[in-house]
Amino acid sequence: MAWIDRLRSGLGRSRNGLIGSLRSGLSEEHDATSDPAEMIEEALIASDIGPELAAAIAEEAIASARGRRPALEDVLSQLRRILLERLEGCEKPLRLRADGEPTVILLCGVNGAGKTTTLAKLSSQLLGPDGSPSRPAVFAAADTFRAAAIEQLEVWGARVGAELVRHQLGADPSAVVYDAIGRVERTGGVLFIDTAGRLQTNHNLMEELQKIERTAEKRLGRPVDERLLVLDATTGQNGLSQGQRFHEAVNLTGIVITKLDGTARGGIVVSVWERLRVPLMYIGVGEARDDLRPFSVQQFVDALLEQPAPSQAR
Ligand SMILES: Nc1nc2c(ncn2[C@@H]2O[C@H](COP(=O)(O)OP(=O)(O)OP(=O)(O)O)[C@@H](O)[C@H]2O)c(=O)[nH]1
Ligand SMILES: [Mg+2]
Repeated sequence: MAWIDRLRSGLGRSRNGLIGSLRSGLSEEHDATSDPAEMIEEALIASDIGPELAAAIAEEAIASARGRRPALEDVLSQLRRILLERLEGCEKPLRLRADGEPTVILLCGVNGAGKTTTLAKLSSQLLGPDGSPSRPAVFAAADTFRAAAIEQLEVWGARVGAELVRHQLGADPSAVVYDAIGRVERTGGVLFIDTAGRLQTNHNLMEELQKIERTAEKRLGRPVDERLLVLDATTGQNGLSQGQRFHEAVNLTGIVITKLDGTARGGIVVSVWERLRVPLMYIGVGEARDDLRPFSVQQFVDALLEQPAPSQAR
């Protein structure tokens, strides 16, 4: 399936939820005294665009209707314009270094967000047939908490042809990263650092993440190239506090939003950008390798708000 179709299908629940509530809220049968701006606001909140932002967007969407009950098509086209504007500037491509130095990519996030699978998908896309196969990939198994985590990375490494740097279970993750940088420096390849899931409220684990980053920075003599937060879209508004805390800890360079296929709350994408202003680099809409792609505002807004053609409406 082409990416556009995967994205459309992955955002299906969000699109149907949002357009469905707008359609019923704005329909003729609906109580004529109800306020269309409020309807729109509620529909946006239900899709996880936070309350304040939803109110502002709803007001703006209704402005040109001047008191009349607007048609669904008009509201959708206003929302399309507003979301395109609001998300402007959030795209940022992931670039591999071109100066012969290794590119180092650190992935962090809460438990189960999709860090390890995102790492595997990214490495196979960046270095696979359509990437630059001449660059060797190294995986650092810096999640030393669980044997299964190291094994999972080992399996992925074998599958995508990456070398695995691992220590024993329970070892200091910073030491794994130190060694892995030594390994990748000899080849000028790309290092992907897989870290353990950690709650943003766990002080010790957040300090451990900072230590990993500091160690890498010292060893490299420069900051880690990409410090990516992997955010599970189904966690809703808690994602904002995750984003804030991880950003404070390691000064994120980008965000990957996963599992948009598992939620009707795709508006979280807009909330995350409005609140954090950290580039939205990738989105994930499924478990397959090709279900992760660089984030495109235009594609996202089209897939979220596009109505099915009348013949497919039912
Ligand atoms: N539906 C769906 N599932 C996803 C997506 N991204 C990841 N997953 C699934 O989420 C589950 C957890 O993924 P992992 O990559 O192991 O998550 P993790 O963050 O490394 O987890 P921990 O290391 O335990 O913290 C796996 O079953 C993935 O296949 C996505 O975009 N959509
Ligand atoms: Mg993992």
